[in-house]
Amino acid sequence: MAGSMTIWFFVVLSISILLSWTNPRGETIKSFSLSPLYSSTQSASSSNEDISGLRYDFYHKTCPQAESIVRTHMARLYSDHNNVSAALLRLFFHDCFIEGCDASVLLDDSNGDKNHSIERQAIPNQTLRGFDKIDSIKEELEKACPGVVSCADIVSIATRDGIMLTGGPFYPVLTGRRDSIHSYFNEALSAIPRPDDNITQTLHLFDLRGFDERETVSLLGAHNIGKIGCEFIQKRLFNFKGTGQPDPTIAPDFLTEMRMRCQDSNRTTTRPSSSSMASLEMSESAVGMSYLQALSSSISSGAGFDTHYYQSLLSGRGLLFADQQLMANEKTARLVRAYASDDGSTFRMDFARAMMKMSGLNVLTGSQGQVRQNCSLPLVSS
Ligand code: HEM
Ligand SMILES: *[C@@H]1O[C@H](CO)[C@@H](O)[C@H](O)[C@H]1NC(C)=O
Ligand SMILES: *[C@@H]1O[C@H](CO)[C@@H](O)[C@H](O)[C@H]1NC(C)=O
Ligand SMILES: *[C@@H]1O[C@H](CO)[C@@H](O)[C@H](O)[C@H]1NC(C)=O
Ligand SMILES: *[C@@H]1O[C@H](CO)[C@@H](O)[C@H](O)[C@H]1NC(C)=O
Ligand SMILES: *[C@@H]1O[C@H](CO)[C@@H](O)[C@H](O)[C@H]1NC(C)=O
Ligand SMILES: CC(=O)N[C@H]1CO[C@H](CO)[C@@H](O)[C@@H]1O
Repeated sequence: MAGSMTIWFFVVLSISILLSWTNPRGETIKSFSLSPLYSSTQSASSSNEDISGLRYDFYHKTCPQAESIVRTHMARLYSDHNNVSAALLRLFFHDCFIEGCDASVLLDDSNGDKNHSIERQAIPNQTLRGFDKIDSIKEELEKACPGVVSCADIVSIATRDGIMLTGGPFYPVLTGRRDSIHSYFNEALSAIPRPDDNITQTLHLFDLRGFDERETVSLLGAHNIGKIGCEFIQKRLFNFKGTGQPDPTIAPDFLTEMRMRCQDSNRTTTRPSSSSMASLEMSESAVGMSYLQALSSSISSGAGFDTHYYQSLLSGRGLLFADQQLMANEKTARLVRAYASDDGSTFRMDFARAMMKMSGLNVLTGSQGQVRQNCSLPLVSS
């Protein structure tokens, strides 16, 4: 027991050192308070595993360079197109929300498990991007350590590294996830919150995954970066809930702006095409892609993970109905105001902690699942 505590202390210490060493913004490690998340798990195991069976630096013997390969590769991808960070962050969210962080979202329909049909095609997932980026990281890892590093770990680590690259907070990602054999179409349909969901429904779906209001509000801060297809806000702009009118909660000047942006998507397109995609991202040169500010006339601060998402909500400038709904509930509105009112450190801390939590959702470990060789295909052929 004493031994395991010593090991644990060392792990926390090394995570701390890593944090202070890697974090460009120099956020203090102490305020991360890792202990509440993990201390209760000490007794569950004799090593540095957390309760889900993940470990710190799982690959240190089998593929010591694994995490640095991901980091280097992500830096390269990001310098080509900084939108990679947003794409992977959304991919990560969808993967973890559907049956846990098991890379099930990556499975292709061209092979494997026909019966389960495919998450990748499921309704909320259709506009997911970045599969090819995960594939390219995997390819490099397969060269270095064949069959060792799971696709699920790649998604979690690459997402964290992508967040860092946009100036977001660092958080430690434990490893040892295994990949699912199946994809989960039906779960995908019901588990992922929809852009038109009200706050009750959104909170409910996050609660089903163990996230409270505060964690939910901080996670939605992921919408600080990235872009959004006009089809997701079309109804709000022109025909809200069948009224033939726009959503009355949209600030009028913002409505005009958004309608201008989304004009040519008034066609009946079901799939986003490049022409119907209102790119809400900043110019490629901006650090991060602060989509809400891109819509407003203000100049972006250039920081991806600042508080502009929450500030936008305060002034009725949320893009999705689900975003703006954070102001429709007393508790979540209070959290939005709190995040918007300081220098961003509260949000960054909460976001980092909630992301750590999400990266451990229902993971497969030990002998569960498998380690795919190709992230699009299960190992066993059907
Ligand atoms: C109520 C919950 C949520 C809803 C309804 C929602 C919905 C959406 C929608 C409709 C888009 C636009 C997709 C497109 O145009 O292709 C989007 C983008 C995005 N979402 Fe969410 N989302 C939610 C929560 C989250 C969470 C929890 C995260 C991550 C922790 C996240 C990360 C992202 C990112 C990074 C993008 C930009 C993707 C890109 O630019 O490629 N979202 N979301
Ligand atoms: C598909 O799955 C169901 C139940 O999970 C099973 O009964 C059925 O036989 C499967 N069909 C095929 C074609 O494998
Ligand atoms: C990122 O941007 C580039 C060029 O701006 C575009 O070709 C690519 O499709 C985008 N990728 C993603 C994942 O959105
Ligand atoms: C929110 O949405 C849920 C499910 O779509 C619905 O049952 C509920 O009545 C809605 N609540 C409010 C307050 O609109
Ligand atoms: C969008 O299309 C509908 C039907 O085709 C039309 O009635 C409406 O005026 C159009 N709206 C805009 C803003 O072009
Ligand atoms: C992985 O599988 C996909 C889908 O079958 C295929 O297109 C791709 O070429 C494969 N990648 C590698 C590196 O084998
Ligand atoms: C938002 C979106 O893209 N929805 C589509 C998801 O996929 C289904 C069919 O697979 C389409 O019917 C939806 O329009």
